[in-house]
Amino acid sequence: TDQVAIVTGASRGIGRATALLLAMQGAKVVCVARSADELEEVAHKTRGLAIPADVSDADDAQNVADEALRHFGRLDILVCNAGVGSFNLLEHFSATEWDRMFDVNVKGTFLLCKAVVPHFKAQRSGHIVGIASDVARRTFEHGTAYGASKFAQDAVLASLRKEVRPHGVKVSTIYPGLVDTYFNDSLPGSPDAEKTHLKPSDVAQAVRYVLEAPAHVVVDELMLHPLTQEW
Ligand code: NJP
Repeated sequence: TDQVAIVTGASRGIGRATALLLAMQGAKVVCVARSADELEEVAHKTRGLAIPADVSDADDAQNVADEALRHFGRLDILVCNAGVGSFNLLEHFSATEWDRMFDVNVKGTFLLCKAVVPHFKAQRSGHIVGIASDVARRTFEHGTAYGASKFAQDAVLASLRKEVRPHGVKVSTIYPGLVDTYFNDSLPGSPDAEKTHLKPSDVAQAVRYVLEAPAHVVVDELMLHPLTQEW
C-alpha cells in the first residue's frame, strides 16, 4: 500500500518494530520520538520521515500531523505507542513521576489523536491504533500510577472509537502482556525473555493484523500474552 502511517515511540521497542514492519508492507512511515539519533536510524531503515517530538507537548503533536501531511500529502494511520512506566508502592511515587506517566501515556495519546482526527473525519477514512496494555484491564501491586494511566488511555481510545465510527474512522486498541523492550529501564535480549516475554515484532504483527481488516471490519480490541504469563 502507499498509506502514510505515523508511529509514535518509534525510536526503540514496539514502536521501532512496528515502523519497520509497516515499511516492509509498503507504508510510508513517519517516525516520532524524542531521541533524534535513534529516530534517524529507524527513519533511514524504513525510508521514512523522522520527526523528533515530545508527544506530551501540544505544539509538537500538532506539528507531527502537519509535517506528515505536508511531506507525504496524505495521512492514513496513527499508531499511538509512545509510553513510559515505572512501578512502586503508591507512597513511594513522587507527584512528578505520576505526572510523567499521565503526560506521555494519556495526554500524549489525546494530543496525537486530536491532531489527526479532523483530517481523518474530513477524508472519511483513517485508522488509529493504540498500544495500551493488559494492565488497562486488571490491577496489580506497584501499578497504581502506570495502571491508572493505561486505564485512562484505554478510556480515551474507547470513547474516541464511538465518536469517529460514524465518520468512517477506525480505532483499534491492542493490549499486550510483557514485551521484551527497554520499557521501565530494562534491557531486552536476555536468554529467558524468549519464554517470558513477547517480542516487539509480535506486537507489530498484531498492529498489522488490525490494519489489514477489510474496509467494513474494525478490530476494536486485541489482547495478546506470552504463553507463560499468568494474568
Ligand atoms: O518501551 P520502550 P515499549 N514523546 O521504552 C517513546 C506499552 N507496553 O516499546 O522519546 C515521544 O522500549 C520512546 O522514545 P524516546 C507501553 O506502555 C509495554 O515497551 O526517544 N516519545 C520509545 O521510542 C508503551 O505505550 C509493555 O525516549 C516518547 C518508546 O516511547 C508501548 O508499549 C507491556 C516519549 C518506548 O519504548 C511501547 O513501549 C505493555 C515522549 N514524551 C504495554 N516518552 C512491555 N514492554 O512489557 C517515551 O502491556 N517515548
